[in-house]
Amino acid sequence: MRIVKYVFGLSVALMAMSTQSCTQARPENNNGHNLWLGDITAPVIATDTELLSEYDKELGDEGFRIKRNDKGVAVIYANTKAGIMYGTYHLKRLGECGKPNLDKEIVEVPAFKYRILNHWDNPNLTVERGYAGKSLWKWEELPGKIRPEYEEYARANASIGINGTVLNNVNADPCMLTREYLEKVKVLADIFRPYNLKVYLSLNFAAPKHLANLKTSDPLDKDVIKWWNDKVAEIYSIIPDFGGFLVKANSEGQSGPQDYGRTHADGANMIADAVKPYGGIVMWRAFVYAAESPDRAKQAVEEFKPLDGQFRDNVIIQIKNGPVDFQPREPFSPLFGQLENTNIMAEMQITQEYLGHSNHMVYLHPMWKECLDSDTYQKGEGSTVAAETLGKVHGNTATSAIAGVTNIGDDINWCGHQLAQANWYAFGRMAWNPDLSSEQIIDEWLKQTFTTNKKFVEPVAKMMLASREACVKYEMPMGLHHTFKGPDHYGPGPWDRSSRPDWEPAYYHKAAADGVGFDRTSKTGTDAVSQYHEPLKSLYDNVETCPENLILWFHHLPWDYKMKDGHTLWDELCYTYEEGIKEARGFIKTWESVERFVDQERYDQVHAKLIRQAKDAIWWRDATMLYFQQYSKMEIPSDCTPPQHTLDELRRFRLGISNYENPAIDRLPEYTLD
Ligand code: GCW
Repeated sequence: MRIVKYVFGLSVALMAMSTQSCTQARPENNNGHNLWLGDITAPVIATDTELLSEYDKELGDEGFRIKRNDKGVAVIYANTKAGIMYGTYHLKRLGECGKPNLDKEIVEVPAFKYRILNHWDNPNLTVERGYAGKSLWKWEELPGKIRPEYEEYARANASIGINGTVLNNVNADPCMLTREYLEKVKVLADIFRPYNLKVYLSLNFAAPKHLANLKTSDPLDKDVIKWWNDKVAEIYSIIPDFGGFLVKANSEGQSGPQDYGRTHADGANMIADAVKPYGGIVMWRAFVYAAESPDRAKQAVEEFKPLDGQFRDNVIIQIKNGPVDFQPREPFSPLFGQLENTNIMAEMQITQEYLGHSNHMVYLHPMWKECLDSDTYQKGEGSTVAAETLGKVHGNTATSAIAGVTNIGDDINWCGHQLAQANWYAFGRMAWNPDLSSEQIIDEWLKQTFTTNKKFVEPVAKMMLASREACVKYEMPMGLHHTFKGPDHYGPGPWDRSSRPDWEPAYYHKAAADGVGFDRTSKTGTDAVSQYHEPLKSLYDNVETCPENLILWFHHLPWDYKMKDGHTLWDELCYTYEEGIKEARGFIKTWESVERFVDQERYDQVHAKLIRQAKDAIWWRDATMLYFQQYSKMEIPSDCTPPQHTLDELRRFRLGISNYENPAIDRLPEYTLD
């Protein structure tokens, strides 16, 4: 095995050289496989480290301290090997991002205890909502054949502090718990262990029925309980440091305790009791909703609030950032502020299910941070989602956790889009330190992944920082949500029909002659606003104070409603889409302006995708506004980009497209960017 010794100072010099060479010749082609690591095939070992003889409480099991010893040498101190490893990567990062000041002691301790990736990977190698090729885990080859990517993956995660990974889809195939698969999982767990990366599995709640032919999977049935206890014992005999389970129950057709008249707490606690003796945890998802409900956004609170206090202390309720489903902008899920005696964690989506898949450049950290920084006001000001999930509001810090649904596949560049690697990176850095700014994270990532040259870093950082808001503008301006084409969620389909009303865009946009938007107000709507604490409840409830970037999330407004800038709602929608289109076009120009700093291979790939993104932005606007026009009977302002297709063309167009994994790109509508 090749090892890169990390001597601080040397790498700074190397960086400077590579920056210089950029000004002279174009960098060599790069397929992006090395991510932000320079060389992903080699572990990085620091030369000056010291394991502490006495446990340093401030550092805990994963933190580290970097300070100069009496000879002036910067030394990494930690209680554990994991701490030393994280310190080494930290020092490497500091070296590569600029000249760090090591005269002041550095102390770093991760904020969240569990920093976990969720793979939605299936045993047949497809990845639900994955846009970077097939699954990284080649189950049919395991346990015999080991691919180098397994260790590279672990190394990449270690470098950003991720310490857990759920290997399989929450829509879980029961086969993952068979002995045959557990032997395969063991191989991965063994490879990941030196990188402090624990393995977890999603379980299928009906596994006792499927795998053992039991008549029931009722969580209170003694045979079922025994089956789980035995299964868990088997797992730990194979993988002694197995992390635990992630569970999607009674959601979108998945089995769960409610199939047997039991509650989510009954189900979660049965599994929690089984893993408890081994130190395992259960991440139980709050993503539940029934087709009959008038407002999907309210259901997580309705379901879980009554169960507050009933879950074991090794259960964590895993809550999506927003109350509906990973839209480009949602208000934070009110459930974050509604439980007092239950562990909770946030689930962010790194893969861009609703944000243009791996075709669109969207830097997601600003979106996640918006959620973490949101104040729930549960215990007065400062009860932010970050504080809630860190356990600081109710004093349950022992199980703080955060999860990200990955964007990783077997694509050579891991994420499908070269710039989408930034989202994997950002998730890890955020889980380590939620206070880091989007600016700092993107600056670090660009410097390590491309070059430290300011002429590249500054414009590209600016472009990436603007990208999430641009995506909101061209996909869901002003809180308009779920207008996505199903089932691939790539592109607009405001007219789409489905087998369930709550899977149809019209359920959310409610466009009609009288206006558009979902009325969630207390007087005339579903009263979802009441799931928020004051002052938010009133703020959202009152159309005058509701932030305009969420106004159609909470209000149904007439087409000629006067916005704060004097435009009618209709015009404002048109102009917001237009801004999104303009910004997406601007990204192409920005990228072209930095061409000389980027190798041809990555340059061309990103360039082609930015063009697709800008065309898609027009497609989005065309489809949505032409569809709405049937109701508003208003004109698209003449200073907006003219539509390139008629509504009929676009409606016909959706036929035949797509599955869950990939849209049929070759069948997207033709658009031109003059
Ligand atoms: O966002 C929706 C997706 C499903 C996904 C589900 C979930 C894994 O469309 O593909 O299933 O959420 O989060 O469980």
